[in-house]
Amino acid sequence: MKIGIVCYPTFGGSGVVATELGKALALKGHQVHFITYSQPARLDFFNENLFYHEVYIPSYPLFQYPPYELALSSKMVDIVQFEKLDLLHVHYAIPHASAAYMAKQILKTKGINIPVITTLHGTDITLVGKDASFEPVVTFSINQSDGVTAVSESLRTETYEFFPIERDIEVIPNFINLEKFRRQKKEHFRTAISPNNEKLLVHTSNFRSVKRVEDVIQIFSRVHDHIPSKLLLVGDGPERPKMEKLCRDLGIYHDVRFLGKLEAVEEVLSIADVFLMPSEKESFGLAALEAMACEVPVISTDAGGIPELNLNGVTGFVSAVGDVENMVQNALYVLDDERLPTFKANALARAHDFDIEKIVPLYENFYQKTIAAQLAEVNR
Ligand code: GMT
Repeated sequence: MKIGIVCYPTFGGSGVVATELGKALALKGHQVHFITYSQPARLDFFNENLFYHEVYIPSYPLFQYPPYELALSSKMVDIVQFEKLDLLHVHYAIPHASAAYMAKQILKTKGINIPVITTLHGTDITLVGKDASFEPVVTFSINQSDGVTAVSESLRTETYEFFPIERDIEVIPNFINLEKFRRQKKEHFRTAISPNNEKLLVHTSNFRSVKRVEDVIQIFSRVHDHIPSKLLLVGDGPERPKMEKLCRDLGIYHDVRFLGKLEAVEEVLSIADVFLMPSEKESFGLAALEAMACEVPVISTDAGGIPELNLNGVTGFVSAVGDVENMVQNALYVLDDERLPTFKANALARAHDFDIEKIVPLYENFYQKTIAAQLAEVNR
């Protein structure tokens, strides 16, 4: 198949999933064309089946807000026509699904029927999409997509609850490349961070308020009161300065390392004992899956799709959002030397359920089904 993928090119979860999916499809012989405003962060290797088309937005003094969506639609029209694509797969509803709708309508006037699949990732539904500024367009463009997928049952349910959606939404969960995300031998790194074999807790996120990084620090502070431990924080975002101050105020700053944005997250996860994800909302929790693939049990909330991934009492524990004390007790329970190996093994076993090798065929089948349905409709 010749597939166009539209996504955010940044490190965010939806961009990562879209890019890893495109790479995997290319390795299976499909031709994959990424259409976005800059090179996707994880599009870091050469393959003869991978193409990247940059959306260029001309600047003009009149534009206070450059019309990215229009430039994106025009680029989609151009690439579908020129490369003779079979399908457009857009990740994140805003503004990709509506831009694809516009492209589809333009292509129709040229006698081209391009099926559009929209994958919902989370904040496009649970946070931004619900806002009255976007809701009518989000609802319309989901309903106009030829196929819709969501990354968890919880996101599917929430989409039906909040938007008048008339289409079927297929759940295709996120996935993990177990060759990249695996526990590596990084003992020298561990010794440098925890010279006295302190327990290592890790959190990775974009430091937005929805991630509740303050809870991460409060949980760590109380665990630290009970057992020698260190906290590694990967990522960056608006909450970081406040969090650094909080660590100073709590007197734990010297046992916390703010590592910033790191590409090789798996190296940090390889030395971790527990992963903390106290999010307020999380459609899936890809960062937790990455940790589990590196044999790290997860202490999380029960928000959104997290319990579909982190099995309570098996791969870690889930607690109510904001229940810091419960997460502290769970972390201490898991960190017990007798229990930790079992939780680590369970986390890895669960990660195997989301092996990229198992999930990519679900997308391929969905593509084929959507293309066939579109053909049948055209020929009716
Ligand atoms: O979590 C974020 O803030 C980034 C966001 C995104 O759209 O890039 O992540 C969402 O999509 C990921 C990939 O499907 C999911 O694993 C995350 O759970 C989801 N985030 C939220 O729902 C808050």
